[in-house]
Amino acid sequence: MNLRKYLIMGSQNCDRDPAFILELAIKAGITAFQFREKGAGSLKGNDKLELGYKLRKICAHHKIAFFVNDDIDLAEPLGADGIHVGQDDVSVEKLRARFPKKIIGLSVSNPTEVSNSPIQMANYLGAGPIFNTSTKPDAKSAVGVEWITTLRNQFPSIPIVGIGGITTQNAASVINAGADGVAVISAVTQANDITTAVQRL
Ligand code: TZP
Ligand code: MG
Repeated sequence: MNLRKYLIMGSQNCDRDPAFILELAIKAGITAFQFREKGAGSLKGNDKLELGYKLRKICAHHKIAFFVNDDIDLAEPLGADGIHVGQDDVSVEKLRARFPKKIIGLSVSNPTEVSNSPIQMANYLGAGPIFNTSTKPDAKSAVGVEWITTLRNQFPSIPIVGIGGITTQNAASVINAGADGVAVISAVTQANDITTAVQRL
């Protein structure tokens, strides 16, 4: 599992063909992908499944990990390597019971969420939003790179990925604070030059 440059997206984040964006991004160095078909303008039902399958195949072809967001019923049909859940989604305990072998990622935004979560049952943590983001309308307020350092000190060996408002300009500060990787949506999907954006990340 290499979470160093973790691209997240759904069709709602793309003004170009998602498969085209994903191919380019992987060729430029993206190491993991999360299918997050969610929110305004997202596909539903069979259209969602079909796009997921197409993107899943691209990841398999390039041998990078493929995750699904929240939607655990997609994990099996798409043969996902892992599932990423937030605090309001199905619990990590239930997820682990249903999918003993899949990689489980869990979002944590503050110490209360950490206290209420079975951190050691997760395979990695998503920490954020580190910076302000307009990609997720219901995102919590920015917590800063200090949150990465706090988590790193508390959990020295669990992989941590920063998320939220990460750009080519500030990605290094997230890594320097102790993260293993950066998870981005708009820094890649909205880049004019996807190849350069991924390389700079
Ligand atoms: N979870 C916390 S912030 C966020 C998600 C899914 C959105 C990240 O998008 P961007 O464009 O990289 O800020
Ligand atoms: Mg969620």
